[in-house]
Amino acid sequence: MKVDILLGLQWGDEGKGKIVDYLAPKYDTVARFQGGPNAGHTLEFDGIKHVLHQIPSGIFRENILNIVGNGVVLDIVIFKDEIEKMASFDFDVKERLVLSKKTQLILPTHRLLDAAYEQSKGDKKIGSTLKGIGPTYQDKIARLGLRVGDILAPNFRERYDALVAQHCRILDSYNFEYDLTEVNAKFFEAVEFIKGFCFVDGAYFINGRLNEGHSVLAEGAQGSLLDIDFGSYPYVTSSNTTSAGACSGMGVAPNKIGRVYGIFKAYCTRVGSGPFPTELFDETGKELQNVGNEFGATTGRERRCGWLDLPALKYAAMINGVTEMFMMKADVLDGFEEIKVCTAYKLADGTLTDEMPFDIDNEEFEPVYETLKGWNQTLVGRDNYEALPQELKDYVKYIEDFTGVKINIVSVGPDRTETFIRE
Ligand code: 2SA
Ligand code: MG
Repeated sequence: MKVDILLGLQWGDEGKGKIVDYLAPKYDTVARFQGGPNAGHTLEFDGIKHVLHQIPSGIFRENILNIVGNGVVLDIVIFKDEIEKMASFDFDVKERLVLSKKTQLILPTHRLLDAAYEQSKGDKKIGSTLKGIGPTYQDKIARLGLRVGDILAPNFRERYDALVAQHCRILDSYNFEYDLTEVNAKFFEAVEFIKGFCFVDGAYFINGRLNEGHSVLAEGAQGSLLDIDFGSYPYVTSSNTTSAGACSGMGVAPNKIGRVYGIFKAYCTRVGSGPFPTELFDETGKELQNVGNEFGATTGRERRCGWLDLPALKYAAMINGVTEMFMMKADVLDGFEEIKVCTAYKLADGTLTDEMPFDIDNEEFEPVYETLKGWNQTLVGRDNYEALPQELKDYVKYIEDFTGVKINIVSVGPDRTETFIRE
């Protein structure tokens, strides 16, 4: 069996949670491979919204085993909270979830460092979610980090204290004020709590499951344009959010990867700072924000909105090896007579390119738009793809032609029934 990957092709918040929920029943294993509590995957069923930050989205389905892979950075205090929120469900989370021993731990001081670094950047700040993501990956790469499996070592407390002492020296150098009494106590409560979970060697575990004929869905978080290598650096997150990250973040070889599902919204959004070529600062941008309810699942922040950026989408499809795309939130465009799409960038010397510039923050260029006819009518009540307006089908075809990738699903609302599959 192979691992299929589902990931976002834009700046996050593409609606991955809804699609994982739709795809999950076809798999018996769901894995997270990167990121941490900076993710917020919203699942909606039985009229209730559930936001998952670190737990893989297969958790609400019987017969699905969920795994947190080694590429993840795990905040065990938030993890404990998330699990406790599930107490009202009558299933045992521990039976459906395993943790890789090699998953890096986010310490309370990583969160403080995140805040100290952001503060020091002034108007160049990344707009981090302040969950300690960057500093935890920094310690991983610096070979200082603590991992889930270390919790079981007799000298864990000593190692924890040594790393925290080092963090405190950095915090002091930033004149950052903090008090660790409460956060340390909470952290060690969570340490005891997490000992009740099953720790595995993730690579043996996943490869073993594949060999036994189990199917695995790898669930990406954030989006391709936030990838540490390929995103709009330095305004990115600190992990590989692209499909290569699934290999290193779980311990599976590239030849074990099957399909790569790329999720994108019919328009673009971005939360936090950083370049966003098609961003709209006018009423149209506000309309997209309001109709699309574009406010962050993790931090509640307003999302910046703009038209679909096709060069960026094509780039994301290329680096991920996307085999099929799913277009989300098409209904947000219902009220527009005309819809614009960016098809190229015009550089300072007047040349047109459909490649992403090296430094999209500082290089001078502007998006070039094509105007398409909107469908300008509600999609409520349509129950299959064929029943959708021709202008929407033309929009889909236009994107397919530009990117060279087929769009297999068009979603027109949050409900499971508003998901149209194209034959
Ligand atoms: P960090 O905290 O170090 O990862 O922040 C670095 C930048 O990355 C942005 N960022 C995000 N942008 C959009 N969505 C994010 N998470 C989604 C959510 C989850 C998803 O709904 O909250 O869709 O998977 C996310 N996480 C990080 C952040 O704004 C900084 O610009
Ligand atoms: Mg989200």
